[in-house]
Amino acid sequence: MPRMEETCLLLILLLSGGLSTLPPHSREYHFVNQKMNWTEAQSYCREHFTDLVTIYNSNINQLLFSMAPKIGDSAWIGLYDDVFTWKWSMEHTNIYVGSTHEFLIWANAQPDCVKAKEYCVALQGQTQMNDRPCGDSYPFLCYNAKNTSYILVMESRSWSAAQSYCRTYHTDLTSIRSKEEKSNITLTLNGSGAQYVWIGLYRDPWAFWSDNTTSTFTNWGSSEPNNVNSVEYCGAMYLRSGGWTDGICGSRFYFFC
Ligand SMILES: [Ca+2]
Ligand SMILES: [Ca+2]
Repeated sequence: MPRMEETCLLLILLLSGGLSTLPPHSREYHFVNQKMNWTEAQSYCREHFTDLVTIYNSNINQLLFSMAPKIGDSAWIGLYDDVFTWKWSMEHTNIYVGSTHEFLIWANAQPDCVKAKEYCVALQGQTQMNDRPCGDSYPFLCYNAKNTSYILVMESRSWSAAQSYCRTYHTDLTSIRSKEEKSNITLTLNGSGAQYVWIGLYRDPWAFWSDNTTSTFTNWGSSEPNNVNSVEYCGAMYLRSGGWTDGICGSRFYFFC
């Protein structure tokens, strides 16, 4: 069997800070010269190496860029955008918002993260959720924990300005944690006529790497990420420039482990 997977192997030595008696940590990076979809690439990396690559800084990005051929194609990296993992402003904990919560209902074809710009959630038509650009100005719904009340503020603000308002005058932007809470909210909104109303649900853009480590470094190419047709949720490096792009997870690209 030819070793198709491995065209290049480089090492970065990372000195372990302060503990000079320990051997330095080493990281190996591999460019895999086969095309797979993101999930297959992830499995391949986990089987043969450790995982899809996490890029922590520009040095690693430059190293990966230098080891791949300069061709008009892309290579998967470990970054992905999880369109179903959301957080409540009030709790700061990750929740999975799928079909398991019968009181949390997405409007048709939502969440769609149009143009990779929609990371905050508004109620649409009083009952269904839609992810919307956080900078858009809508009325919003505060929750007051002292008297367990829901306050509709018919003043249009961005999501974060609405959050500040609710935290100043009440408790926070509202959560929807039960059927009962959902009913109370629907009653509060009844007759308001507002098309969109902010609630406390939001998520961080492009927050996850395959190996579950975190990195704040990004190297998006110009006008990326752009989530063309609302189907681009996996991260890749464009091999001519080293810049990142969001791609369709089912596309077949080379990849870095
Ligand atoms: Ca949307
Ligand atoms: Ca893209």
